Amino acid sequence: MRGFVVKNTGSSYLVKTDSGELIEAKLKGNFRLKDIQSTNPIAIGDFVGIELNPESAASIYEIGDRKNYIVRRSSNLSKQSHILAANLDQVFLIVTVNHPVTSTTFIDRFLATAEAYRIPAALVFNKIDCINTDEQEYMHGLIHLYKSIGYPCHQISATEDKDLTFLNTLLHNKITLFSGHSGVGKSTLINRLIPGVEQKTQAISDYHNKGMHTTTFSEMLSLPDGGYIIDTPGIKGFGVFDMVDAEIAHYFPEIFKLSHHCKYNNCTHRQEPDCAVKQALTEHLISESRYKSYLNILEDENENKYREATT
Ligand SMILES: Nc1nc2c(ncn2[C@@H]2O[C@H](COP(=O)(O)OP(=O)(O)O)[C@@H](O)[C@H]2O)c(=O)[nH]1
Ligand SMILES: [Mg+2]
Ligand SMILES: [Zn+2]
Repeated sequence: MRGFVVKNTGSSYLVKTDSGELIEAKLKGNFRLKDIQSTNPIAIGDFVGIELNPESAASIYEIGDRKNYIVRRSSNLSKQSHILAANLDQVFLIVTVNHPVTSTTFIDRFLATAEAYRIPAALVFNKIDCINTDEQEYMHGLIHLYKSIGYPCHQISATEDKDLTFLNTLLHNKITLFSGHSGVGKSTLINRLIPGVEQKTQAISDYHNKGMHTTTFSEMLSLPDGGYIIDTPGIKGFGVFDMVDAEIAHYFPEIFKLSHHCKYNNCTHRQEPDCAVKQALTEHLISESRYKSYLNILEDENENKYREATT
């Protein structure tokens, strides 16, 4: 029987079969993945083959090839990774310019990571009902910047907007990961998009008091007209292992485009002579904040060279 993993409870998986049934399944035997050291060989989004057992949970005996997957380091010191989700169609970063503040470094790390995984990314600016004129102006600047690079940007108020049909259209029949700081409104938005799902929301002030260390396992939430949303509660970020310095510019599309005009083909766009990127910066053809984020990733002092989408 074939199916697809919609929930990971830690000790078992919930598999939705091709006929739409939900079946609890456990991993059979030992799985090894060729290219990745992982603490969990199976993640939500994986296509699996399962075998029913009369007296216990079904067994997963096979994992289908992945279109993509995203990982996070399983602990700060570990080189092992934890697969968060597989076979994503797109990632949405929920951004708020205030309440809470989302920094451009945070946005750029997220976008660079999505580029590294070759997963289309979009920015959803939320809480536009509660930002002042300066913040609005700043937000429009960001939207102009990110649209010019090629990232779709959307503005919403998850609490005030009467109609979010355009988002439903973007999510239709796709697997979409929602990410963003705690408190930006991910759960609120999901509750709007999936009536009846009842994701817990939390006033921002509560975050400081509550231990946010509780382990949460990701889950696919079924959209009423087809498609899934993955919320990532308690997950601060996902990242990339072994991103080498020379590759980082690849994940900043507008910087990468210019790098062909640099004198040295291994130019890192810092001190090298005749650097087209530095030149473009002085002419304001590249944004200072994007360049800063690029340097920030490049200069990450990280022994394992694990670069996280978020800081
Ligand atoms: N004013 C305003 N508040 C919002 C909006 N979206 C979410 N909130 C509030 O922000 C807080 C955090 O939202 P929540 O969905 O729990 O954020 P999450 O941590 O990203 O899941 C809650 O008190 C929500 O009611 C919005 O568009 N406007
Ligand atoms: Mg939430
Ligand atoms: Zn250069």
